[in-house]
Amino acid sequence: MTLDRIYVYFIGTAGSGKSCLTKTFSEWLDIKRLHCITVNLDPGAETMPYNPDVDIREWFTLEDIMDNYGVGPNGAQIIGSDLISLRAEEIKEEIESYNCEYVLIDTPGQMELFTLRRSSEILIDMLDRSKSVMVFLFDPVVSKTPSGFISLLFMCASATFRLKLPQIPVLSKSDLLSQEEVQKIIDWSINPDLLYEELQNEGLNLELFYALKESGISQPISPVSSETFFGMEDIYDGIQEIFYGGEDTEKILF
Ligand SMILES: Nc1nc2c(ncn2[C@@H]2O[C@H](COP(=O)(O)OP(=O)(O)OP(=O)(O)O)[C@@H](O)[C@H]2O)c(=O)[nH]1
Ligand SMILES: [Mg+2]
Repeated sequence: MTLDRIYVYFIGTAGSGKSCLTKTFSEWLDIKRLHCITVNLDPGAETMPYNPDVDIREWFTLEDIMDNYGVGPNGAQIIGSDLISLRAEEIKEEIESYNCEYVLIDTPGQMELFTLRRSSEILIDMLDRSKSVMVFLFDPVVSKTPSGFISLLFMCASATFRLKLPQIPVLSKSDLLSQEEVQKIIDWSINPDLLYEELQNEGLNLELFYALKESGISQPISPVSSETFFGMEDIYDGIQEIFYGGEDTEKILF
């Protein structure tokens, strides 16, 4: 039986909490009796907080690449992300051997390895672009300052432009922030004028801000925590709204 699967890509800067969120969201879906599998696309992952159902390390690891190509860890990461496209057919077959409604895809540590390389687009197309969404993680420490938050907004925008996927922005590890800090970041995401005021205080170049505001790329951000399960329902609701809420993708994309 072929199921209509939804592919959820977890994307964010190094250490922003992608693997833990993949784990916690999969556990939350399990509790809701929704079938999901987890996919690890990071060939360099050494320890993982969960046991991936499909794991790129079954095909190759960063060590293999360094040995075979005589390159260091950074070169190996780039080769590794390009090799994913060569394995895309096999990855797809293995994913399709599972009966599940949600496929949670944990992407490599440094986000540019996934967002900027052509092989990610190949994989997304091969799996099913029309049923794909990205959860973009905003690191909580970086998001605390206006300049940090706006920098992550641009990174999120660049991932959206590059991958052409609808996005669900989340503030990861929100348990590490005070309620006031969380509320301030939510307010910035809802009302860019508040961010504008604070950026003025930081004496920053506001032309960039205007570009961002005009693009309408900023969306309300949902605080989440993999430690406490806070916000898992918001991720789920975001997915439902994108695929079943009658919104068209173009409207959500831009
Ligand atoms: N307090 C708290 N810590 C978290 C949370 N999520 C992740 N962490 C911690 O943050 C660190 C990084 O988490 P990961 O899930 O490995 O992050 P990642 O984005 O997958 O990291 P890379 O793949 O190495 O880029 C770990 O030490 C986690 O224990 C959270 O919701 N709350
Ligand atoms: Mg990880």
